[in-house]
Amino acid sequence: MNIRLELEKIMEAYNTRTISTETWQASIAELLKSYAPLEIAIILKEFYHMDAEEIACAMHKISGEYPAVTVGAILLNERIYPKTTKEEMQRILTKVFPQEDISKALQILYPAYVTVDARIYWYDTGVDVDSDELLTVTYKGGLWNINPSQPSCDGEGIRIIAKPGYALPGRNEGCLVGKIGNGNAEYIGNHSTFLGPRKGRLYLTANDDIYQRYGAGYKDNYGSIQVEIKKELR
Ligand SMILES: [Ca+2]
Repeated sequence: MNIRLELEKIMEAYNTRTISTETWQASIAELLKSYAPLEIAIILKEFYHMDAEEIACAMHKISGEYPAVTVGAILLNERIYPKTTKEEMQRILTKVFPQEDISKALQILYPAYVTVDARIYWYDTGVDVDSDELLTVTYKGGLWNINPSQPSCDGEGIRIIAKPGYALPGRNEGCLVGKIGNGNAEYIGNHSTFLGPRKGRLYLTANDDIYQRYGAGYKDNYGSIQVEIKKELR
C-alpha cells in the first residue's frame, strides 16, 4: 500500500478516536520499519501541513529513539524546513529533548565560524569535540601575517619551514595549526579533518615562534583568518 494511504488511515483512525494513542504510535512505528524517517517527515509536512515544531514532536512520538541530531537533520533537509535558524532549532528541539542532547546536536547541525587573530597563541574556539565526533576545519577567508618582512598568507602559511620552537616545527611558518585539549599541535592548513577519536576543546593558532627565539614571536603579527569548524558523528 502507498505510504500516504497507510498514514492517512492511521491518522484518521486516531483523529476519530477509534484507536488509542498507544495503538496509533505502534502503527506508525510499524510503518517506520519499511520507510525512512525522512519520508515520514515529508508526508507530515506535505500531507498534514505540519510546521517544523509539529514534525519534531510527531517524530519523537513516533520513535523516542531518534536522537536530537537526527530529528534536526531531517528538519534541515531541503524538502522539509532547510531555512530553520539555529535559534529556531534550539526552541523546537527543547520541546522534546534534554538540554545536553540539544547543545551537541546544534553544534553538529550548524558549523561554527570563528576569526583567528594572528597575534593569539592558541585561540580558544569555544568548540568542544567528543570522541564520537569528527571535526573538520576549513579556511574561509582573510589573511594574516606572522613576519612583517614576508607577505601575508592564508592558512597554508608562507614557503619557509618553521624551526624548532615554533608552534609546529617542520611545517610552513604562518600555517594554521590546531590542537584538541592538551594534545599535540597538528597541521591544519586550509582544510583538515582531525582523525582518530578526540575529546576536548579545539584551539587554533598561526605557526609562529613561541619563545621569541628568532624575533618578536607573536607580538609583531597582524591580520586574521576566518575558518569554519564543522562536526559530524563518526
Ligand atoms: Ca611573528
